[in-house]
Parts: sequence; structure tokens; C-alpha cells
Amino acid sequence: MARHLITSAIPYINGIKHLGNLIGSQLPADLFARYQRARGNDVLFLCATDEHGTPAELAAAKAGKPVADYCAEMHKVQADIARRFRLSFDHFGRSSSPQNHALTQHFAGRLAENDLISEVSERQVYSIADGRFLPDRYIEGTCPNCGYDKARGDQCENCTKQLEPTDLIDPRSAVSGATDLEVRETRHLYLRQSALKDALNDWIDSKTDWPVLTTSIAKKWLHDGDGLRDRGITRDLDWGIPVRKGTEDWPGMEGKVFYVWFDAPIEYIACAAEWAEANGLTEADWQSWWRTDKGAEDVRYTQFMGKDNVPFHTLSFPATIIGSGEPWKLVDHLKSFNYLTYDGGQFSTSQGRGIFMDQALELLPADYWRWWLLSHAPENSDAEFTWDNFQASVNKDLADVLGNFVSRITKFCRSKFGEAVPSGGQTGAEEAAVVADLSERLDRYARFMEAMEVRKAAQELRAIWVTGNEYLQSVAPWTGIKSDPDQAAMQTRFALNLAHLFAVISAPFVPDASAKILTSLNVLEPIWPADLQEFLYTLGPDHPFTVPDVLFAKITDTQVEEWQARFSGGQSRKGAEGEAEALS
Ligand code: B3M
Ligand code: ZN
Repeated sequence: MARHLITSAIPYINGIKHLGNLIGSQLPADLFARYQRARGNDVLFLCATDEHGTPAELAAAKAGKPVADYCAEMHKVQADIARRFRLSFDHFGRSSSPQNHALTQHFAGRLAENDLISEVSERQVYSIADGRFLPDRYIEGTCPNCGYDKARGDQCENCTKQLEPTDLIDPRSAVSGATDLEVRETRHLYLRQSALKDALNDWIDSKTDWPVLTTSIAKKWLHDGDGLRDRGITRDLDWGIPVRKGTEDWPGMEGKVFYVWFDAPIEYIACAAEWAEANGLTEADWQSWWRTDKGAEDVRYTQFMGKDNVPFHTLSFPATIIGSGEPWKLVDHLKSFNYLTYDGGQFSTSQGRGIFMDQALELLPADYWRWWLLSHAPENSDAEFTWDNFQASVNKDLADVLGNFVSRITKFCRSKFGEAVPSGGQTGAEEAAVVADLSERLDRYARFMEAMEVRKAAQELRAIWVTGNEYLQSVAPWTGIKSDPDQAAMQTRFALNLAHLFAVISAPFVPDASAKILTSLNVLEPIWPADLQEFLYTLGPDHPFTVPDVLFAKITDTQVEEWQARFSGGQSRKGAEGEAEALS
């Protein structure tokens, strides 16, 4: 039994994510986790909310709530939506957990002991009225370029010009509106990533099986200069993990917190500790997934993320781990995704453009979205969501092919033989040909799933469903039953077994439909087909079943028109302030 540690990039706490976010990390990670579990492997699948940093503070302020309360609420909201999308996390943690506080402080301490931290003095805007330093985007004023009076210290939203806070005319605090601002000196910790350049380079060179998208981004940042600059890992904010050296105070760092991108990836580890605590397990249990000196040497660790997150996972987080000098696991495989666009443009939280996870589930059940998103995953290039494409894919693949097959064969059997698998007849050349064809396809499907080739796996799965329909169409038991009822019984039995096969192997993509089929076929413990020939005899004569309800309803043209208009933009979503995702 193989052991798979799987993490998805952890979504920011502010606001509900859109479908582009979902397909960029959580959903493909879930597909892989479900597949590995179905193959009988041991899986620890972790995700969490990313709760620190400016976006969380701003969103909480806008909601008029203390940031801790806001995060606790939004965590519940996100956890509930994840559950309804059937994201099968073993634990959905929080980067603000005590476990992450302790581990983040621990890593900072180790890095300091290994002389990988330096202290740097910076000049930053301080608001006397607010009693705090203001990150660039907390400062507002008039744009010197276009005169827009709500320009932010990092950029003018109106004319898109990049700004320095000192460029603004009549600058004021976005927190309180206060205008008594001054530039003050402040000290921050820097992680000396440059000292780890060779170690990181060697490590990345050893990853010959990584997708080109991943290695090219890593190499670019490693060699083009910018990526491996020493990196500030502290901030003058209230909300975050207090800067400490392990369990000790850090003189000069009082009142400061770690930068959100420093503690967020450490949450991958802390989340395992949270998982252990939530399940009454011990430190040894979670460390056996993370420490190569404590049992994790046989663990294969796979991360899933959008391409914008790759530098943090190929350089910054590994720098933290390698720099600690402790035997924590480094990622073995990193699967990254391009972007999903919406109807010719970008998904936009601020403009309410595109579909958000909660809205999607108001329209249709999770399986419909899961299937479309996974079968169109932006793997080799960006992918575009259009309503026509979504409609076609749901109606053809799910309703006409998978749904139709299952409904047709169960209904036919019920009407001619009753609600139990019929006996009689013997399989012949037609069935042997189907078995041969499906064996090959199933092998290919498994290889694509193993390699996380999401789109190709979906195509192969669809081809497998099609094979079932073609078989039924060709043997047509509804015609043959008059002349040779035994033969028709055998064909029906064979097709019911195909339905069983489809349910088992489709579960990672469409878990709810799969469960419905299995329930109606009275299969309590689905087992992945080891030997296909044998598997297709699992449901023997007299095995009872029921006809399932409609598995997939077709999407009508009227629905498409209505949804297209509704999601075309014009209404801002809650949490829009986090969209720029400034990393200050
Ligand atoms: N929260 C950005 C994002 O959701 C960030 C990922 C953190 S992964 C450690 O895309
Ligand atoms: Zn401007």
C-alpha cells in the first residue's frame, strides 16, 4: 500500500472562491485523493483557510467585525461549501491555528540558529491616529496621474498606474481616514534565500518528472534575479502570528507578525497536526506523514496549485524547509494549473463576473460542475468557461452517455426480468471484444489518473462510458428478447455489470452519481477492478437492484440564457477587496 500526502493550495479566507480558483487546486487535488483511496492506498489529504495578511484585515473591517470573528465565520462558510462540492479533505484546517503558530515560530527560530535570518531597517508610512504602520494598500489619496480620489498606495484602480504611497496627493489612512501620516523607520526580518540558491537549484534539477509549467517557473525565478532576493518575512500588522524565535521573544520584533506567505505553507504541516488532534491521534501519527526520520520516507507528497503560486512552493517554502536543517518532507510532485477564464474575460470578484462556488451549487449539483471543470482543466494552457460549452458537456457526456446508459439498462431489466439480475445465456464474442477494449482503456485511464493528466483521464473515462452505450446499441436486447430470451438476459446482466464498473471508476469525478448508481445496484463496498473479466461477473443472477432516479437532468436553452445574463457582471461580490491579493 502506497502512502500519499496530498495538499491543495489553501484559499484566502476573505470571500467565497470562484470556479477558476476551484479548478486551480482543490478540485484536482480531490480527484487525485479519491483515486488513490479507491486504489486502496493510504491517503492524507489536507487543505485549510489562509487567514492572515492584509486581505483578511480589510475584509473584516469592511464587514464591521473583529478579524478573528470574521475568520472563524468565513472558515465555516468555506468548509461548508467544500463539503457540498464533495471535496474529501481529511482535514480542513486554519492557518491561524495554535499548531501553525507554534510551527511557524519554530521554523523562524531554526532559520535564525542557522544564520539564515537578517534584520533590515525600512522606511514605511505610519499613521499616528491609527497607531500603526500602514501597508501600501491601506493608504488612499488622489492619483497624480488621473486625479481619481480613491487611488491606493500601490496602484490607481482607475488608470492602473503603479504608485508609491508617497506619490499620492492628500494621502490618508484607509483604516480611519486620518491624514496625520508620517514616514517612520521600522525593522524587519529577512530570510536569506540567496544563501540557499545552490541547494534549491540542485533540488529542482533532481525533479526530472515535474511538469514543464512548474520547473520553468521555478527556474525563471531562480535565475532571473528577482525570485531569490532575500525576502521580508515579517510585517507591522496586528493580525497574524507574533514574531518569536521558537518559544522565546525576539528582541526588537515586539508587536510584529510573520508575513502571510511565510506562515501559509507551514500550515500544510500544521494541518496534519490539527488533523491528529481532531481525530484523537498522536504527534507520532502526524509526523509519520511529514518527518522522514519518523516514518515519512515512504510517503509521496503531491501539491496542487495555480501557476501564480508556483514560486512560493518551489522556492520560498522549500527554502524554509531546507534552511531549517530538519528532516521535513519536501514536495515530491507539484501539479500546477493555468487559469480558467469566464466567457471571454476574467473571473472578477469586484465586478461579480463569473460563477462563485456558492452560486454554482444553487444552480446545479456538484457533479455537474466537477465534471465540466475537470474535463476542461486548464492544464497546458488557459481554458475558457462558456455556458454553451458547459451545456453541451453536461447534456452529452453526463445525461446522454453515462446517465442514459444506466437508466436504460436498469429500466429495461425491470420491465422484462424484474428488479434482480437475470440468469441464463453465456457471454460470447461481442462481450469478449468489449472486455478487451475496456481493459486497455481502463489501463490508460489508470495511468492518466496516476500521472494527474486530468483532461486525458476524463476523455478516457468518457470513452469507457461510450463503449457501454455502443455495446447496448449493437446487441439490442430489446429486439433479441423475443427470439432468444436467454441471450437477452445475458446481455442485460453484462450491461448491469458495466454500470457497476462505470460507477466505481467514475467516483473520483462524479462521486454523488457514482454513489447513487452503487446504491441502486446494491453494492455496499465498491472495489476497484483488479481483473476486469472477473469484475464484470460481480453482479450475478438474482442480485437485487432498483432503478435510480434521473442521474443528470439536461440543461435547457432557457436556463443557459438566464444564467448567462445573471453572471455577466455588474454586481460586486462580498470579499471583493481581497481580489488584488496584494501580499503586504
Ligand atoms: N492563499 C493564494 C491563493 O489562494 C494563497 C495560497 C496559499 S498556499 C500556501 O491562490
Ligand atoms: Zn489614476
